Amino acid sequence: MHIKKTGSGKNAIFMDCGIHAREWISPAFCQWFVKEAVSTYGSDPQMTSLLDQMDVYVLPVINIDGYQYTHTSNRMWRKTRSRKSGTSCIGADPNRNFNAGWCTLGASSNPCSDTFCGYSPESEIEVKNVADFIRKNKGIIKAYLTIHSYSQLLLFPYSYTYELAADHSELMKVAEGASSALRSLYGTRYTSGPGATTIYPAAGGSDDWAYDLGVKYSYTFELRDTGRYGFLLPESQIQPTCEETMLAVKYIAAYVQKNI
Ligand code: 0X9
Ligand code: ZN
Ligand code: ZN
Repeated sequence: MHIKKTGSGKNAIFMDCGIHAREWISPAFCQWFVKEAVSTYGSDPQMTSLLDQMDVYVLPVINIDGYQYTHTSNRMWRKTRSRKSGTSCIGADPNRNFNAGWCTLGASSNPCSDTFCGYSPESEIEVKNVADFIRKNKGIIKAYLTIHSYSQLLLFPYSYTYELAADHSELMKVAEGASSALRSLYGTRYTSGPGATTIYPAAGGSDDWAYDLGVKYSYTFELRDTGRYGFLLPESQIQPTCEETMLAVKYIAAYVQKNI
């Protein structure tokens, strides 16, 4: 979805949800974001100023086949649903399939693993399409946000190496600002930091790939909770999670808007 005023060629923020099938709060957030954006434009000064100056691209569910599968067959499915002859195991982990240190670390070359990196970078059609879109629009895409769950983390590059990103201090400062904006609503605590040391080293992720392509403000959100319900976040937490996450996303967006 392309949220924009009239005219074109404006700088943009790209956000995707639902890269992992079972992380249901993620697509819920993208849907919430679009609703908030269109319904508060013109009344909320921050949203109005953002959309006056920037476009937002929202991909509500990247891994649509996997998401459907979690509704029909296996609630805990993570990967895509691609098939290949020679194995009965299905799918690859789309967040191990991007071309960023592909399959070198924290990923598996076993097609039956939940973190299977795929047969080659961008072998998954969902990954190929997103990567093509971002490559084609890299001149205007200034921020890349990808929404996962769970753990309450705000991660940024790198995850495929322990080396710090060239923009480490700025990325950390913005992440901490976004986390405190989020916490201000219901007191939900987030930890910020580079993926490799904050969650675990894992190559082939979309955040590292977008960053190395030149999209400086590249963040992975791990939404609620910290494990009590995990992927099975109760319905009663959907709205509060979306409300608090909006504050973090708007914080990052406002920062990007001011600093491009
Ligand atoms: O492992 C992942 O892909 C993400 N965690 S999740 O529990 N949602 O699966 C973390 C991704 C962090 N970034 C990279 N590894 N590039
Ligand atoms: Zn459009
Ligand atoms: Zn995930």
